[in-house]
Amino acid sequence: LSSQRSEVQQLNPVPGKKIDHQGLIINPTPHSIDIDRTSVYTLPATKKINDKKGKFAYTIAEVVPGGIDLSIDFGEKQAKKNGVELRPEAYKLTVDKKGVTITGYDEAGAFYGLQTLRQILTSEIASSGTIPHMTINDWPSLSRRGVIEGFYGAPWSHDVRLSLIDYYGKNKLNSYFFGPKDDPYHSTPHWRQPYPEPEAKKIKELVEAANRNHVDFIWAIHPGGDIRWNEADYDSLVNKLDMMYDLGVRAFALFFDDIDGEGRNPVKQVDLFNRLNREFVKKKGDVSNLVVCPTDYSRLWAKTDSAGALATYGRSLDKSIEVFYTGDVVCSDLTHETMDFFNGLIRRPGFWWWNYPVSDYCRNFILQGPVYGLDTTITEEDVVGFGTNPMEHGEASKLALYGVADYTWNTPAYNAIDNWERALSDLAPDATDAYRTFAIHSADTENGYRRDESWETSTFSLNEYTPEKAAAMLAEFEKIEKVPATMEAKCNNQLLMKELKPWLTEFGKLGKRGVEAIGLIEQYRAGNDSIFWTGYVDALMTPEERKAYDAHKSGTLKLQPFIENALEDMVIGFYGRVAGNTPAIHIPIGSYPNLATRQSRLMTDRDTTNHYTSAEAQKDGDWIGLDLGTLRKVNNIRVMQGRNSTADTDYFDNVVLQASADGHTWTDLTSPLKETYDIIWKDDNGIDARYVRIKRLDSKRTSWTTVREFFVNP
Ligand code: 14T
Repeated sequence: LSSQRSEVQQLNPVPGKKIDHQGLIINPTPHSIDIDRTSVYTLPATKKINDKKGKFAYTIAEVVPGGIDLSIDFGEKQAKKNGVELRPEAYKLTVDKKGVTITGYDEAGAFYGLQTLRQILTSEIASSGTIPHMTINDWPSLSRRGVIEGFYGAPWSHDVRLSLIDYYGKNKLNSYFFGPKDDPYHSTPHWRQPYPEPEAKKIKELVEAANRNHVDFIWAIHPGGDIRWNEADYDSLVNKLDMMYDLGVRAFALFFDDIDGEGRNPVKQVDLFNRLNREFVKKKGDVSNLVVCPTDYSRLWAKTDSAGALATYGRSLDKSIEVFYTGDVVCSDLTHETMDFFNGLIRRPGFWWWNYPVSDYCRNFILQGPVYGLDTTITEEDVVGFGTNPMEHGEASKLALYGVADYTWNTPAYNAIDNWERALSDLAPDATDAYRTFAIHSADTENGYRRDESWETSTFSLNEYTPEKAAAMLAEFEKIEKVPATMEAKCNNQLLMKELKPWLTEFGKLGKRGVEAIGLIEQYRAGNDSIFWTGYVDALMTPEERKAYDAHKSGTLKLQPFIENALEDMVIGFYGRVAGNTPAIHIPIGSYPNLATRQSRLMTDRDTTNHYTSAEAQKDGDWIGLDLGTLRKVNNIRVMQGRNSTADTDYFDNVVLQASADGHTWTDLTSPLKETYDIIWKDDNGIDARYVRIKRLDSKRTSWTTVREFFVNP
């Protein structure tokens, strides 16, 4: 029976592997490090600082807690003299017998040299008060690297924002776009109005924190929901930007994503951007280039003809204005092909908007997996900048930001797994193992930007049981059970703990369920039917337990399906053993791998308000069906497709209902059905079948497909 289940899903594995860094961990990874481990510089008891331009007192106090001989300077002349890479933000750091010397190409470069020094001093390599002689030469691959607070949901708190801005500085990220969708003064309804005094004061503080960290604070406005293309609204917009300017903002962005109506007009958008550029940006003189997000920010709905929005931008938008793009879909991988398509239309390199680790479309997940899906041969010829859109959980997003910082600073050297391993110890130095166990099982989204998860875990189905496999799963579940308590005791980042807590709680319960499931498997295999039955009834999740898990999910790719499939296979076997026949079962099968997950059960749960979704594009020959476990007389089938109303496109629009006794030869029960959401088939004589399915015939449709309910002999 188990062999009929759809196979466990295989997602693209995460590239890279863990590296031994020999006691020196620097993020982002420097372009060149030359260490001479045979000679060391001994840190002195006192601080001797030669801060030639007098710019770094504050940062040095933060970065260097004890004694040091440090000389720091910057400028093109100094850079040329000292062999620094001649480009913005570059620096060179040397440690020799005289101490530490940092030379920046510019002030930002010298600041980054100090950030590298901080990490040298806190690395194992310096733990005994000496540092080996070394030379680091370093510069960024991409010149604009940053974060877009651009998600739906609770905007970050002031404390989290401040903590994040420091984190950007430490990891050499230099741009922070402020555009939380649910900030009423960023978007409709209040974009025309000033921030109330307390909010304005906080923005000022954020700008100052950003300046200290060499981060550009870019304030974004999202006026498209109700903008009127007239002078009054132009004035409202300029007014608002002026008010933000007065709070210290020197960089602006305009977002026209996710809107309906007049605001979508690309000709009006371009006119507005060009006029603002002339009359506001250029006139002020100290404001950075505008960055804009078009309504057609994804290839999914972007028009490619010459009258389309992107071609209009390409022809008419001032060349100094930069344009956001999220790729082939809303949450996409970054590849050359993806950018070539967009850049050709807008006639300049686009600004990459990466919709990861944003979780506003799957709020019951917290995404703690590695940063991958980004081509490591991307350069500034492909993208003018890189912004990542994080989760509303700002602290928990740092794991991903650590990766984005590394990828954008040193693109060719990026190693996703190694970066993730380092990020875990950076964020939870005293609870790294526990955090890792949580994170490795908290990566996938189930119904969105799919991420590999639990890649070190080998699950098994009941008929593949071996004592070794069971012992390995037991050990993993036991480890999982202990994670919440360990994190509570040893992770002293309170802001992070607050965000993780509800997920940690559910994760611990998942571990407990897993331990119990393995115990049950042993009882079941030993033929202890009454012990098995009691334990099985106990192991079933109550509706309350199910609800709590659904609200804060982990382990959806492998762990939870392992438990549920094992329970289901055992109870079927158990019924067969005690009753002498196979019970009526309905196991989802078909051409979509995620039919193997709990998600697919939404089509057999007798609840028409929820649905199973393929979470991938449909194509000819795709099918969705049920395995009834054994040959049965089938005389009544009902399949309700689609997510909700008739406006929905997520269903097979040309489909046939079929039945089969052996899973190979299929009999059509209907003729091809066009545009039929609700398929009802009845036949008093019935047909003997073990399998039933709907199969898609030829169609142009490429949307996802969904089934709300699949009944057999209801
Ligand atoms: F501006 C864009 F580039 C963008 O990505 N806009 C939103 C963004 O605020 C959100 O966080 C992100 C992830 O959900 O996707 C965009 O929002 C959407 C996209 C959709 F396709 C909201 C609903 C959608 F159907």
